[in-house]
Amino acid sequence: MLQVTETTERSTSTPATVDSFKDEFLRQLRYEQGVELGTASRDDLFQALARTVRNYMVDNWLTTVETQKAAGSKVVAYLSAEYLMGPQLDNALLSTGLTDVADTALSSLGLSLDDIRATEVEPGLGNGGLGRLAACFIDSLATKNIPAIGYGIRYEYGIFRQTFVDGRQVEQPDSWLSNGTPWEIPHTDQAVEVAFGGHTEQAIDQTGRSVTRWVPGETVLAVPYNYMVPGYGTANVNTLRLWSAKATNAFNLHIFNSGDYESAVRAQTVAENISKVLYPEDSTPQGKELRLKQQYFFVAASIKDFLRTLPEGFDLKKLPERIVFQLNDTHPVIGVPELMRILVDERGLAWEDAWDITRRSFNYTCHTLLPEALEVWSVDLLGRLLPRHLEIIYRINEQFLAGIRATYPGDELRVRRMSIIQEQPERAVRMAFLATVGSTKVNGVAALHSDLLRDKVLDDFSAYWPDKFTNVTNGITPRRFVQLSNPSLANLIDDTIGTGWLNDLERLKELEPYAEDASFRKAFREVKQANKDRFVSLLAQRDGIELSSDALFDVMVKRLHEYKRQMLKLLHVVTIYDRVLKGEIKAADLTPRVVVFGAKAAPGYKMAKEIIFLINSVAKVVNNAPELEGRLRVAFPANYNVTLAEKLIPAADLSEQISLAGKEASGTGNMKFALNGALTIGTLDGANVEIHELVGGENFFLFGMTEPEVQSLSDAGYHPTSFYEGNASLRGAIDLISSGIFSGGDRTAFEFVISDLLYKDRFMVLADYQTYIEAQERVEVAYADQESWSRKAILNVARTGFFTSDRSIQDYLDRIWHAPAFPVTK
Ligand code: 4GP
Repeated sequence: MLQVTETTERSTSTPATVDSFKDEFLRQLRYEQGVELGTASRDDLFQALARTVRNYMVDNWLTTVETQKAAGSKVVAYLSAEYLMGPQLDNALLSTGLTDVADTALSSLGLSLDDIRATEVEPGLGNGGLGRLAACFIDSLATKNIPAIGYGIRYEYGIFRQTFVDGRQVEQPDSWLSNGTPWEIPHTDQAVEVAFGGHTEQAIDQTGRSVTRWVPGETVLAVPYNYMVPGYGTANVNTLRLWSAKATNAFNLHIFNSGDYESAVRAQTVAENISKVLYPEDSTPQGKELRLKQQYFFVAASIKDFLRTLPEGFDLKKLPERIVFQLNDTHPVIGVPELMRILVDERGLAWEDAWDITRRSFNYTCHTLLPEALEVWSVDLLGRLLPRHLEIIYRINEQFLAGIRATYPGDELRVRRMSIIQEQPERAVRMAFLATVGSTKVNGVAALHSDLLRDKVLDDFSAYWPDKFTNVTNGITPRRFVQLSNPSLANLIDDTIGTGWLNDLERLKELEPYAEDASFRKAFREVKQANKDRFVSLLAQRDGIELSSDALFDVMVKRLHEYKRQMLKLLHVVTIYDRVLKGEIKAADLTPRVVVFGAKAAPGYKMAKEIIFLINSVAKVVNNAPELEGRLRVAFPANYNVTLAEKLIPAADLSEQISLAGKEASGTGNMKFALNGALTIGTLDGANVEIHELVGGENFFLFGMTEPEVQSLSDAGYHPTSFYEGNASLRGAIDLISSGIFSGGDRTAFEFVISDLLYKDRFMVLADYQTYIEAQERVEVAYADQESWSRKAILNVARTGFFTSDRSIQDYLDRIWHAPAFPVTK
């Protein structure tokens, strides 16, 4: 026991030698895992290694927390229901500079760092882009020395593990915590109570004032788990604090005392269900009671958590100078009425003062353009779960609408349109409107998205408050998505322009002249080839999928959603097959191509699941079709996640970003691919617009309608059948799917998908089909000239430094947060 304490105390962030690292690792193995080296399992080795590395970050972390607190610096509190972190070991090694030390230390013990890192289970606490963005942002905040804390939920089960059974998606629970995770530090002593339900009543306070009191029906405990977020190239280590729900003791005791054991346990389960599972929806909200509970749970805990760090007697009117809450989409918007409740009901501030403080403390980022993806909560549900908050929302709305009426007298239609409360189809709170009204700034996540938000989705609001709206184009961390995922490319860049670019990514511009250098192009191609080889062997081992790396790697990975148009990619595959079958093209003339899909469908999203089944069915036939002579392969590895992305993205030649213009808010995969030297085939949607502009039209395969064209086609009346009838190649592909060739002769197998395409096709797949096929033909021609292709790929890398999340964070700082950096010295 004594020795265990000693182990922890001896952990240090002072420079490690191979010997000290090895000693610490062996101590961890013995005293924390309780095993000998000779009998340690892979998981034991991983846990010991991770804790060893973690302990080298602790001193800097504690120093960061203490010095920031002492200085009273302004803090950015990122409120996000999702953080899709990916594996942590390599990132921790990178930021502590211990990769080589660990490698050598482990080798000297006969162990392999590669083997151990492969056992890490990633925390899948997010669905897709929004959650991954949050993870990139906290990385950049730490790197840029910004005092910041990420607040979220410690889901016991993250995004489901996807498997395929007979080509259909089957979801398995993601029990990522079953072996425990070495990266978290729980602080049960710092738990806070969060209340739900009950009713409100009027009371008279000590000063004789009439006040409203919320008398909750139940409370749960929110227990914080801290995760270190190390910056790169700095001693700064920020915190990610994820809340886990626990039943309050008082509650349990009460029931236990009444002798009802079963109810006590049930109550505990109900309470703890709050942080049990991540809702697996992406870009479609889940109107479930438990989801609203999750939202309030983490936001209430986080606000309480922050407020308790303020010194005694702190003047709350100065709150906006100490904190800025960033709402990552509408999920945390209930924080607006919560802060109002605290300020007015608990701290006794006047409504107007409280409103001023609240509005100045919050900002809102919207991540969607799909109207159906904007969250609404029925008044019934909200009133039952959070009765006081509903009253506050009504009052906010009343005051807001009074302002609208004053500005636009007699315009009651506008008042209806802008009301935070919708009346149809049911009375409900429009969370995006509440977020807009309750925030200082509202931003979209790419230039086009922010424009459409301002001019379409929230146009009434931007007319009323033109200065409220701004844009911050998304970004990605180059630490994870270049250095860690593509070390060979990182080395080549180091050798060519020197180091220092990883936190100054615009320096990649210095690579531009090398696009003209044949020996650099050759080295660049070798990197790509090695990454393809690496991916091919991974897939063989992970999924039993055999591929040749001697092909164009054409990759479409993202959530399965109709608007993203995986169907369009699939129609291209089927078109090639159809043309070969009909003898219109010879297999020998095809550019050998490996098409890789990766996508999870929300479990309740039938169309998405049918599309997955169709892709798998097509893959099975195409991959075994003798007519194609192996020149077209479709791979759909199950369970696409961050771990797989890190291996797949560097191997890609072609990045598929083919959503219908005006539907993808930004995309961030598009940035990762370009930065790793894939060329994009894409529409002018989301951040593709900016990628296209930066890399240049000659280095991008553009196709499809623009957003205004989509709008006019829609206004004119879109009839997909006319595209089907007017295009023989499209007809061939669709008819082939309907022929039963991919379903053992069953002509009805894909009827659900096909009839939707023919008669509805909300995302205009058929309308963009022809230009897409033509763009793919341009891809083939371009790929045939490898020197020219490499030139384009290099220019993609050189010109996409803009998409570092460090730049996004700088934009948030300049346009929204105004929080100064606070570097911590070692
Ligand atoms: C996503 C958007 O669909 C994507 O375009 C964007 O890049 C990403 O957010 C980050 O801003 N939205 C979601 C979601 O993931 O759950 O709504």
